[in-house]
Amino acid sequence: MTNHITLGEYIIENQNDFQYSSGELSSLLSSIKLAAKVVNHEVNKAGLVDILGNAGNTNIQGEDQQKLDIYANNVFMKTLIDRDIVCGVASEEEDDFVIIGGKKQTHDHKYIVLMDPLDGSSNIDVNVSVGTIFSIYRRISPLGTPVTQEDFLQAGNMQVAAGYVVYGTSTMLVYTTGNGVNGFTLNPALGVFYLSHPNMKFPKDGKIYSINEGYYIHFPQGVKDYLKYCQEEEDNRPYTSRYIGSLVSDFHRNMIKGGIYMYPTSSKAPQGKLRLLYECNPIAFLAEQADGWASDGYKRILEIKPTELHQRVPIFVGSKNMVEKAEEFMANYPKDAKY
Ligand code: P6P
Repeated sequence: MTNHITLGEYIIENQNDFQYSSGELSSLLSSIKLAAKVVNHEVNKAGLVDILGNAGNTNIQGEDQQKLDIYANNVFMKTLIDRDIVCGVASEEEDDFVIIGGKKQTHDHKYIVLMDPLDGSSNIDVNVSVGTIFSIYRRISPLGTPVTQEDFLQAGNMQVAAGYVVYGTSTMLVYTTGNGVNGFTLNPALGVFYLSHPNMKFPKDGKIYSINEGYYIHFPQGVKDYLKYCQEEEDNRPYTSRYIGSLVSDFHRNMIKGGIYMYPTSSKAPQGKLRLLYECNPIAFLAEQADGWASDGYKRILEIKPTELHQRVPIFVGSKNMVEKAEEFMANYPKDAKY
């Protein structure tokens, strides 16, 4: 592994690929790298210390906040603030966006970060992999002024970088700055991420579908039709159902092996469950950069204009041919069809 380039070297070597390269984005990515290592250390020993289970309160989503959720949020927030690089942060665990004026309170940094600090946290107590998801934009409000909500409500196609950390059998950081997707594996003995998965690409086709079929009777008819298509004995079907309950893990596996992840609307979740800004947009940016596709069943995720910080959207993401086939079934019914 030591003859592989490290994440730190890769960030520096490729910062000139990025049209706005000023070193600030490199420094921002390095701070995310540092926070990921700190969270990884805690996640890996979660079973040994009293950090499992609920923290006794809930986040704005009304979901029980697991102690590691709060811990991960605090680590990423503190690292981003201490490194004095960003002008604002939005997080699944924060009710509103956080204005960061910088050490001199001059509000003169140009990047904002949106994140789900620990996605899939319901898996923590049962030792199933979880992940961090992050999304980076340039602010659109004037430098020298506090960030505004508009800075955070940019469409996903304005992202300058996005990525995730998957705390699994090994810990990986996978990210894009718009020039493809690269995966880095942590050597825990050295505390160094090494380039292990260069130029990651979704296979155009796959045989894995990921969805919570427990909600089947609540799905739109187009989803039900697509699931039956996946299960038919024909061509290279039936496909295999694989659903971990952790978006980052399902997405990561499908990007390597080929597959589709779906979290559609349902009569139980009329807007879907996943959040547009810090789950669907970064995942969609990565998917497209890896020659995959991501839509809400009808429209490209990256073109959705956000209206609120924690809004939810349905998502179909993965191998391009599989997502397009699912969209064909969805197109048979109007988006607002009652079901
Ligand atoms: P359900 C985790 O809470 C998450 O946001 C994703 O990581 C995961 O794919 C999904 O929700 C699981 O949701 O409703 O199937 O338990």
